[in-house]
Amino acid sequence: MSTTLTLTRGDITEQAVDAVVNAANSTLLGGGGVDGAIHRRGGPDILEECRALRDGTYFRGLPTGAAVATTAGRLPARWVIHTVGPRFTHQEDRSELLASCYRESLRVADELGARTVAFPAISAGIYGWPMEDAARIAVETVRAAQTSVEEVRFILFDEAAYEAFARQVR
Ligand code: AR6
Repeated sequence: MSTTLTLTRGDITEQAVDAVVNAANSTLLGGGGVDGAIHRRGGPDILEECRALRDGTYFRGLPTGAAVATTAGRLPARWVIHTVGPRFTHQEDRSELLASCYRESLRVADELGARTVAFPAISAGIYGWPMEDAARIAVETVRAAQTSVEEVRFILFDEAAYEAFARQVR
């Protein structure tokens, strides 16, 4: 079955979907950007599950390109899927790690039985990835993914991000 890609201008914490993806960091203990917004709006239950993951399986931290799910707390979603994007650098091509964030998040979504998944533009904020390239990798990877997710909704925070994704989806 094919996955529908949609683009929405807005805030990922307001999306009524099965799963929202968090552009987290390997500590899983919160940060700025999307991560800060999700923990603020979702409440303490998310952080509590993140801490438990850090005390167990991910005592070394969640690796870049990997994904793991927790409750969505008070968000209008069922789960948060935390993934760690690569920081952008001119020294090394880390595109494969960014693609892995999308693939692994969809794999976790399939395990959960999630049918609708909202993604932010992973790595394209604090981690410095050029938006045009981040959008290309996001759209190409989701299009190529083998997944039972029916709708992937990219949530773009500003007009420039929306336009970059729109150029890829056209
Ligand atoms: N909804 C949707 N998109 C948003 C929101 C929101 N509420 N807030 C920001 N964006 P970023 P990264 C956009 O920085 O680059 C954190 O500290 C933002 O404009 O959230 O992967 C983590 O803990 C940008 O286009 O994630 C890590 O340390 C995109 O979401 C680090 O930042 C991603 O920006 C991860 O950096």
